[in-house]
Amino acid sequence: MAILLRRSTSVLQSLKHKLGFWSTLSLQSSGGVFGRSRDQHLVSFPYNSSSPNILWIGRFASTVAVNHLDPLPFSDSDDDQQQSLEFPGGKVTYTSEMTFISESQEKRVPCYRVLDDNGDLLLGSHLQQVSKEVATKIYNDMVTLQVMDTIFYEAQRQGRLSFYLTSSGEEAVNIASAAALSPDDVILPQYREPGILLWRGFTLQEFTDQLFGNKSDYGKGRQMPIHYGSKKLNYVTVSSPLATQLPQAVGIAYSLKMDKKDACAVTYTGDGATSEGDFHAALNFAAVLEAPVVFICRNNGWAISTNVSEQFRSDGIVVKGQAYGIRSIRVDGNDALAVYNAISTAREMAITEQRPVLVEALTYRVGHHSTSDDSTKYRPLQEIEYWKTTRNPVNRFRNWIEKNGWWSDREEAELRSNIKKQLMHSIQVAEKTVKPPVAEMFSDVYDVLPSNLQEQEKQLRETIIKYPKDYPSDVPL
Ligand SMILES: Cc1ncc(C[n+]2csc(CCOP(=O)(O)OP(=O)(O)O)c2C)c(N)n1
Ligand SMILES: [Mg+2]
Repeated sequence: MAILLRRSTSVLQSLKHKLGFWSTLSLQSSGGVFGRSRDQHLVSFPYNSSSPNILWIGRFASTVAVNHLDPLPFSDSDDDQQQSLEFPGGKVTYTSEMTFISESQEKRVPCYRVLDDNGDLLLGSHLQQVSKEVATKIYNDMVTLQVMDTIFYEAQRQGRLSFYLTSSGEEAVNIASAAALSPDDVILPQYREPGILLWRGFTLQEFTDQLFGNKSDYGKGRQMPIHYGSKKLNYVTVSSPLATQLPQAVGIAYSLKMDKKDACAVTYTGDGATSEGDFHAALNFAAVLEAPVVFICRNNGWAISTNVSEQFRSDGIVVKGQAYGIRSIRVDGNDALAVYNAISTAREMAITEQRPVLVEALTYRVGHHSTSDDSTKYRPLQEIEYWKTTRNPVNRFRNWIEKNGWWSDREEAELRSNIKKQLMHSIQVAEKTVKPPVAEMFSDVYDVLPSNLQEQEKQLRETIIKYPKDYPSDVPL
C-alpha cells in the first residue's frame, strides 16, 4: 500500500512536471478596481426563515473574484513571540489568545450585478462589451426556453408526455452562462439547464424526440424526459442521482489539463444537491488537483419542498469555495449580463491559471419542481409572484436590449409565434416517430449479454405477449 501511494505520488509529480503548470495570472487587488460601491438594495430571498427573508445585493465595480470575505480575526500581533509552527502544508503562526472562528461572517457575501431590476446599467459597473449579436441571441434563446417550457408543460398536462420540468425563472443562468463559454468546454449539467444545449444548437426537434423517447432520441428511450445529452455538443447526459456529475466534471477537467486543451469542464448543481457528499468530494479534488473546472451552483432557494434554510446554515454556497481553497463569487443569477461577465471571467481563470472556480448564482425556481409537484403547498404565492414579475430575468434583459435599440415589439411577437409553430410541428413529428424496439433496453452495456439479462429479456417478451393491454402498443417487439 505504501509503495502504491509513493508510486502514485511520483506519477502525479512527474505529471505536474510534464504539464509545466501554466504561469499564473496575477489577481492582486489594484486600488479602485476592486472597490465596492455601497449602493445597496434589499432583495428578499427565501433564505433563513428564522431571520427576516432578506439579502443584501451590492453593486460591484469588478467582475473579478478576490478575497471578498472579511479577514479572519487574526493578525501578526496574534503571533506568539513571532514563533510559528512548521506544519506539513505550510507555516502556522501561534497565538496565546483562544479564539474560535465564528460560524459566519458579520456581513453576508454580496451579490455581483450590473443591471438593476429595470434593466438599467448600474453606474460604475465593470463589464465586458457585449455585441448586439450576442445580446440578441441571449435574449432569443431565453424566450425560446420560455416558450418550450409553456408548450411542453401543457403537453405533459394533456398526457402526451410522462414528465416534464421547467427552467422558468432561471433562463438567465442557463443562457448567459452558455454564452460565456466556448463550444469546446465540456458541460456536465444537473437537469435544469437545457439552455446550454439550446445555445449550442440542439434543435427543437432533438429536444422533443428526447422527451417523447422515440427512435430519434439519442438515449434510445431509456431515460425519463428531460435527460438530454449530446456528444456532438459536449453536453454529458443528465443523470438522475443528484451530484454525480460533480466529481465526474473534475475528472474530465483533469484530463483536459493533461491534454493541454484550451477548454475547461463546466458543471451545474442546484442548492439542494450541494448536501450530497459528491459535492464536497468534487470541490476538494478540484482544488488539490488544480483542475480547470467551473462549478456553477444555481441557488434557487428550494430543493423541491426543502427551503435552503433547512439545507445548510452557511451563507449559501459561495463561502464553501474558500473552505476548500477555491476562488468563488456570488452573482445575481437573474441578471443575464452579470452572469455572462462572471462566467467568462471564471472560465478565463480556470483555463489560464489551471484552477477550479465556484460561482453561486442566486435565482429562483418560479415553476413547480416538476410536473409531479405542486409548489403552492409549501411556499407563499406572493413569493412566487414577486420573482415572476419584479425579478423576472427575461423582462429585465429585454429592457436593456430595448434601451440599446436592439429589440422591438414586432420582433418579440414574431419570435414567440415562430418558436411556437416550430414546437407544434416538432411534437407532431416526434409523436409519429416509432419507439425504439424492446431489444434496445438490453443493448449497449455488455458486449455479450449475460445470462441473467437474457433471461429477463425473455420474461419481458413473454409478459408483453400475455398482457398486451398493459404495455404500450407502439413499442416494437
Ligand atoms: C441522490 C438523490 N437524492 C434525491 C433525489 C431526489 N431529488 C430529485 S431533484 C431533488 C431536489 C434537488 O434540488 P436542487 O439541487 O436545489 O435543484 P433544483 O431542483 O432546485 O433545480 C431531489 C431531492 C435524487 N434525484 N438523487
Ligand atoms: Mg434548488
